[in-house]
Amino acid sequence: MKKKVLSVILSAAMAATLLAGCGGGGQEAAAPAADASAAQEEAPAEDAAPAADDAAEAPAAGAGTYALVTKSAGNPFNEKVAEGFQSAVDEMGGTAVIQHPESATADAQITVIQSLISQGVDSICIAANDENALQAALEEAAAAGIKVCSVDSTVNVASRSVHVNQAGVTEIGQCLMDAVYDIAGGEGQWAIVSATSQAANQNAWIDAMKSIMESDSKYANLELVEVAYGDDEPQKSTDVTQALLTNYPDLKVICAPTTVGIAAAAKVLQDQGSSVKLTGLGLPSEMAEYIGDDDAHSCPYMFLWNPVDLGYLGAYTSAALVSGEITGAAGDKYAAGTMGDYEIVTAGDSGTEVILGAPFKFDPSNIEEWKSVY
Ligand code: RAM
Repeated sequence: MKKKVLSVILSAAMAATLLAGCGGGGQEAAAPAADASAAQEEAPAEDAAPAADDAAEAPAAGAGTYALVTKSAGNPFNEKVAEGFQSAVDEMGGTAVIQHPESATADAQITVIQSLISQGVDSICIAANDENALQAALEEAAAAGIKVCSVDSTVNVASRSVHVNQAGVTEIGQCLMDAVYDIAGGEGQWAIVSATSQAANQNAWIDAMKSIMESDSKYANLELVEVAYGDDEPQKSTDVTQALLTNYPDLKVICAPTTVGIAAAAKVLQDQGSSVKLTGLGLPSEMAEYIGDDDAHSCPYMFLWNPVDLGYLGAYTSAALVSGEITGAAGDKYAAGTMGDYEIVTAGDSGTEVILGAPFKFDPSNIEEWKSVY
């Protein structure tokens, strides 16, 4: 109930404020599209998929079997995406098959994809652990009549009909680069704690940060000393953060463009009373205790988007592909339930994508209201 009231208040705030870039304070994040916790309780059994022969025939609008494959189990961000996906499928009267692979690897996802092909699901919406390595498995799915889209972390153009993107890649890179610049005071050493070295989304954001840094002399006094990989595992992310502190005594800022990495790094820095500061992409629920402007807190501010809404949009995109309402081509338009109308556009890799919105800044002024939402 509290969550619903907060959603209404925050939605009203959003309506009153124009979405624009990642600037401080002038932008509001979208509240969850649905009470996902209630939907989660009513989740249908995973084995309720139809037989393989049914996959090629479009079901009645919304009534299909829609699969979501996240990067890995045990990541609260992925669970929030799954909540949104489940609630949208429940709303449409369909069946959701939610799969969290055991590890954040392409191999683990290929095993899941093959099982979904055998089950004969109508669609697969996947957050890729590797942009290219899933191509054969996803082409096999497509050949079996299964509609494929990616969400959060893209697969390559040949493997998908459309990518459901949280925000523009350059836009996220710009938010993060400007935060590093600001928190470092315009100069000094900084490092990245990423997810896996193959993660398409993190790699795209890191590439965007690097090209922004190299193309503008404003950033000339910043030195990126290392990109470390915590593999979206809390312990490994902790270990690589500690190694950065040991290896670079002059380090000023760490940027972690992953919710797992930023939470682990925040704890290391704050527990040690380190002067190294942190920014990146984090879940408010996990980061609230680390966000603050003073020496007692490791993270002055960070960014994210609404992962519940991302999953919700992924489900409606899947259903629109399955019903034939869209093919995933640029210019295709469709309605995503309570989130309203969306249009597919050309993506940076020449494939297509639909964009949820702009990244949102979380700082001491708003973290308290958001930490109970996601
Ligand atoms: C982690 C995952 C996910 C990413 C977020 C920001 O949870 O790597 O893919 O979008 O961080």
